Amino acid sequence: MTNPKDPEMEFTIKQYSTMKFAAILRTCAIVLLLLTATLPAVAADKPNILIIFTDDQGYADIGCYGSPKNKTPRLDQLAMEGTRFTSFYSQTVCGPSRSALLTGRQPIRSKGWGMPATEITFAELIRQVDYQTACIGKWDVSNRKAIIDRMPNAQGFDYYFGALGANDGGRVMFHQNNDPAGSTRDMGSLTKLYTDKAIEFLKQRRDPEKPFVLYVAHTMMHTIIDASEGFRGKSAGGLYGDVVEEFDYQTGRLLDTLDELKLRDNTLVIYTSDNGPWNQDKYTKKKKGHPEGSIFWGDAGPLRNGKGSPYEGGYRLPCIVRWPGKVPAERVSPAIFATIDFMPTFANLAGFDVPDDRRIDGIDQTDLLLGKREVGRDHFYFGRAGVRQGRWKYLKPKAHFHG
Ligand SMILES: [Ca+2]
Repeated sequence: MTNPKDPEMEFTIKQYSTMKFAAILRTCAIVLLLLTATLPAVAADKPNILIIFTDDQGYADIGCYGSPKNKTPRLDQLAMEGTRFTSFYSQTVCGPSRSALLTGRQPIRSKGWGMPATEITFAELIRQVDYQTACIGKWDVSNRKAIIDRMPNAQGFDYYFGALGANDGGRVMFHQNNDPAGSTRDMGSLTKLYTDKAIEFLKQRRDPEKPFVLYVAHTMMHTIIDASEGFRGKSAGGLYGDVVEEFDYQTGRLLDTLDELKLRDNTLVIYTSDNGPWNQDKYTKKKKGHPEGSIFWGDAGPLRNGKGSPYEGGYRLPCIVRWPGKVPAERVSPAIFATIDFMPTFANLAGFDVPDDRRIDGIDQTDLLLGKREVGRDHFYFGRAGVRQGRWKYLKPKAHFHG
C-alpha cells in the first residue's frame, strides 16, 4: 500500500497528470495537423473542368481520328496524354447538342435551341459547390435571342462572352454577360478571339481560391467558315483544313496557358464536337444566303452520313479527355459514352447532386474516365430514331433529319 500523503508519491501523481495532459495536447495537435493537411487535399481532388467544344466538326477531321490531310499535332498530343473515345455520342444538330451537354437530358426533354429557363444546368449546380463558372463562345439554347433568363448568366455561368446564335449569315453579334458587346463579319477572327477570351479568363478573371469550369464553345467549323490570315491557304485540306488547323493551334495556346498557370495536373480537359459534319446535299441545298464557294464540310471517316442524321456520322464524334495521373494516358476506348453523361460525371467529381425532380438521361461515367472500368453505356438512344446496344444499332425506317 502506498501512502497518499507521501510527498514523493504526490509529486509522481502530479507529474503523471502533467505528462498525460501533454500527451493529450500532442495528440490533439497531431489530429489538427492531419485535418488541416487533409482539407486542401480534398479541395484539390476536385478538378477544374475545361470543355473545348467545336461546331460541325466531323469524326475524322483530326489526325488521331484518321484525317489524312489536316495536321492537328496538339489534339493528337492531347489524345496521347489522355483517353481517346471512339464510340462517343453527341447529338445531331447544334442547339439540341448543347442543351444535352448542359442538362444531362436528351433534347426531347431539354428542348435544344428552345431550352427553357426551368432547365437546370451543370453550371448552376457546380456553382453551388463553390466552383467559378465561365462560358465563352456559341450559346445557342436561347433561340438565338437575348432572352435574359435563358442566357448564360441565368443558366449558371458567372461569366459569359460570345455569340448567342450561329453564323449562317456571315455575321455574329457578341454579348458580354447580359450586355451587347459588338459584332463582326470576320468569321476568320472567331477562333482566336474565343481563345483569347478563354486565356483572359484563366489569367485575369479566375478566382485562384476556387476550382473552375470553363466551357469554350467555338463557332468554327460551322458555315460560313473562315480562317485568319496566318492559316488561310496553308493546309492540305482546303479552307476547311485551314480552319481545323487554326483550331488545333489555338487549342494548343489554351493548353499551354494551363501549363503556364500550373493548372495542368488538376484540370480535366474535354475536347469534343456538337454534331457531325455538314456533308449532305439535301441539307446544304436548303441553306439560303451562303456565298458561292462558301460551303465546305468535314470528314466523317468510315461513318455514314453527317449532321442532322441519326446515322453514325451525325452523332458519333471525337472525344478526348485528359486529367494527368487520373484519366489513363495513351488509352483508346471503344466504350459507349455521351455528352449527356457529363452532368452526372461532374456531379461525382465535384460533389453535387443531380436534380431528382426530373429525368436525367446521363449516367455517371467517372469509373470509365478514371480507368476503373472499361465498360461504358449499355445503350444510347438516337432521339426517337433508334438505339444502339453493344455492337448493334436499330433505326426506324425513314428515320432522317434531326432524328
Ligand atoms: Ca453544330
